[in-house]
Amino acid sequence: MMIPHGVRMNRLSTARLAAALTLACSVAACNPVQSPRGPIPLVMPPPLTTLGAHRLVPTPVSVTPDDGAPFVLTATTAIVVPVGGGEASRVGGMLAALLRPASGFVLPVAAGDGAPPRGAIVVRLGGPASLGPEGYELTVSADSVRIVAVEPAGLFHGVQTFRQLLPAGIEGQHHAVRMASAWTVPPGRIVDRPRFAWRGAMLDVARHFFTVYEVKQYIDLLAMYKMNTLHLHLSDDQGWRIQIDSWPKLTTVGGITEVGGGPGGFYTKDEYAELVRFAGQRFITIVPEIDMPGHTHAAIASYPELGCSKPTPATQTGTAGSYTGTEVGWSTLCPDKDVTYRFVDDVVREISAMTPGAYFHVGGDEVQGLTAEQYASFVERTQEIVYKYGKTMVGWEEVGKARLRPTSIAQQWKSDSALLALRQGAKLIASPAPKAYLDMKYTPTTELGLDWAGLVELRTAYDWDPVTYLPGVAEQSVIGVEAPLWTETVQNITAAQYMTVPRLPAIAEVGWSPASERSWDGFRARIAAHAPRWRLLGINFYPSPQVDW
Ligand code: TNX
Repeated sequence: MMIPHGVRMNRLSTARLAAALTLACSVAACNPVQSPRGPIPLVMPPPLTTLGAHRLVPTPVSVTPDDGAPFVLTATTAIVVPVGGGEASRVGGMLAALLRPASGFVLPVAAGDGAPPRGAIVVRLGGPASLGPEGYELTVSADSVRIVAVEPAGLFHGVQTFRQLLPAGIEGQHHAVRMASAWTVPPGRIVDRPRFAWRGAMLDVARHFFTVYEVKQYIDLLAMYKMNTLHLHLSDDQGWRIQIDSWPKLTTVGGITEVGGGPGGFYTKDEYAELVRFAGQRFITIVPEIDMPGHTHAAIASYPELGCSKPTPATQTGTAGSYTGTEVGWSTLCPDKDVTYRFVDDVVREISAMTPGAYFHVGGDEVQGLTAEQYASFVERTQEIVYKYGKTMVGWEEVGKARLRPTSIAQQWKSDSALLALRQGAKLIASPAPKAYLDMKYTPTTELGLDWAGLVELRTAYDWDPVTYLPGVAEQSVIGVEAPLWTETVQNITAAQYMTVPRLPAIAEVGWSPASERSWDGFRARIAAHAPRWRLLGINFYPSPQVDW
């Protein structure tokens, strides 16, 4: 599906933006207990009696229920990890930490390679190679739980499945309030692995800044749904969010603004390292984006010699050259100046050095101020810089208009130049705006969000396939899916959660589960059981009327 040209341009008038911002923390979007239809009671679903009735999201590849008694988590359950188990032991420790608040059990994590004691939860590397780098097997009997995977990431995903099989009360953060009569899991076996390698979300921390603490909450949400990539949109016209030692004014000048005139902010290198570490512990790769050559006003306001922009739009309301409106496409780095490439080189070098992940996202979207040749030449020179610093280039699909290396990746969003990239051998990340954009309104009355790509109710976000969405795309050409949250109207993590949940779990299932196992009716029934978990975790959400919560 293509978005007709022009539909997206009129995406946000200033008046509507102002209205959206004043409403940004009214009832529905910022109060987890209220919904547009009134308060939703916290009803705990009954514990599972058979694995066949699981409410797992994403739904697994195969689930085989057994008859017999359930596994019961007790104060004497041991978590058994391999001797000298490194990452496997760490995952065992995370499981113990996850179970502790609600159960009150301080479960020991014991190293042992022999037969585990009765009643243990065994977390161990092994299993068939067919599980791949992120798959796992989970076997539950009255006697034990075994989580086996080829790689630690698979163990982590297996832990998330085990967590979702326990009564919802396991998400409670206070032992004093007991939320289940017993911590049981029905017997059986789950074999599971993801369909796509790239399952991500993007958070725009440029239009509105999000603190390290807020981003960590977002990361925890991704981890719960087996997503493995967090793309951080670190720069745009309204703000520059990452410390660059060789160009300090990027943050001292470019970092202190945001949409609507708020104070902005930025991550120091230590803070960025902390986000990378926190995500890495959850097997989530951070993909940094510096959007270039357009969407660069914050950089140009900091260093005017970089700029060749059209005049700042009339919606500017900031001071000292800052831009706090939401027009797009007008700013650009000067493609013909040496200083531009010194800047790009320094920025890519410093960010690559603090990013262990393989990818660097160069943006490349919505450039109106350059000729086609200038644009292509900018992307090609920047691509060489990205590879020089050892990273794989990712760009919004417009980069398909330049000559791409075959390993470069294009992120499809409006679907009009993705095929140009594909024809050059590039792989695609599927983020079609009418399906995957978390900043689109759910309904005409959603207070926050935009609607240029259409309304995206839950079913719309769920009911699509990343391969068949664009005609002419082969399964091997799609590396995965990503759900972007642009934050022109989204000011804080509570509002971000409202736009993200439940659509992000829907996209997570699109990315993880085999097409043959997916159905809207199935998802609709399973996701309902997640609301009490979100409530206990303090995660705000949109109670879509398409679901019987
Ligand atoms: C388009 S998607 C943009 C962003 C906006 C977004 C709002 C893309 C590559 N560019 O600059 O924030 O629409 O939905």
